[in-house]
Amino acid sequence: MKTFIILPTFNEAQNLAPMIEHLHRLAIPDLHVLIIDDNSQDGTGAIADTLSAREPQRVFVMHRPGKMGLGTAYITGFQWALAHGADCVIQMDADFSHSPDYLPHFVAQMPAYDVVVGSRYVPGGKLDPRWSGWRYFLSKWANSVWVHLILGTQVRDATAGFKCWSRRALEKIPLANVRSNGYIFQVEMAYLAEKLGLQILEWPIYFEDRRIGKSKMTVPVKFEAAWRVMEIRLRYGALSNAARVEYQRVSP
Ligand SMILES: Nc1nc2c(ncn2[C@@H]2O[C@H](COP(=O)(O)OP(=O)(O)OP(=O)(O)O)[C@@H](O)[C@H]2O)c(=O)[nH]1
Ligand SMILES: [Mg+2]
Repeated sequence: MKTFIILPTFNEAQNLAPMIEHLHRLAIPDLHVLIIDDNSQDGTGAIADTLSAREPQRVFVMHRPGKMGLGTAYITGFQWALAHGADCVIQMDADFSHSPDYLPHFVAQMPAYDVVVGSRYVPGGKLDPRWSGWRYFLSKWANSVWVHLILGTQVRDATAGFKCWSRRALEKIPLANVRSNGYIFQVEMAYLAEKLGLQILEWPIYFEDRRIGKSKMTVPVKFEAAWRVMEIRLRYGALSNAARVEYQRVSP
């Protein structure tokens, strides 16, 4: 099974090499990584090129001219991976909030499920205890109230950015029509996965705050998230909801 990890980076100079090293240690055969760097100011792009030159068959780099957002990075990456024969495509952050150690578990679920979601909000999932009460409240409220009420989603972690997609799932989703770009992109994809009747498994994860580097979460991204939930509802309202969402009951 040919597996691609799509790794968008913006100013991750200190995280990128340790991340690639960690990914290579995983027991996942036929694993490839596509780094999508948005002209980072801290030299991440050059580090990506060095890593790729070392292993040109396993590490690929796409350079974009400027910060174009996570959503367009993933859509471009998914399309590229499908064109390069991927059977399975993983999306994750490069800042170690998404531990690579979950990936062999995700990939192992692939024939049975279309999507595995690394979830903070199913039993066994856990947030970094350093999260402030306010940040926890906002995230939980966005997932359990705002998104759930407006979109009627069943996934408990609708804003999760750690996912493993089967080729079949990505072929079913009209990728070219996905418009969200900030982290609401995750919600739009989760919503489409449900509406298109994909088999979804939420896998409990421990989400650790980034140890090095700065968050790219901005106030405009938060506003985009808030209003786009309604826009998604209006745009895709006609799709029927046929999803089966399960969650992994025993914490691995
Ligand atoms: N290529 C690209 N990568 C991005 C962009 N914005 C964020 N990233 C990357 O996407 C991942 C998630 O970004 P973070 O800054 O960690 O945002 P976050 O995880 O939502 O926020 P924190 O929890 O505060 O870290 C990281 O690997 C970033 O380097 C972008 O516009 N383009
Ligand atoms: Mg992060």
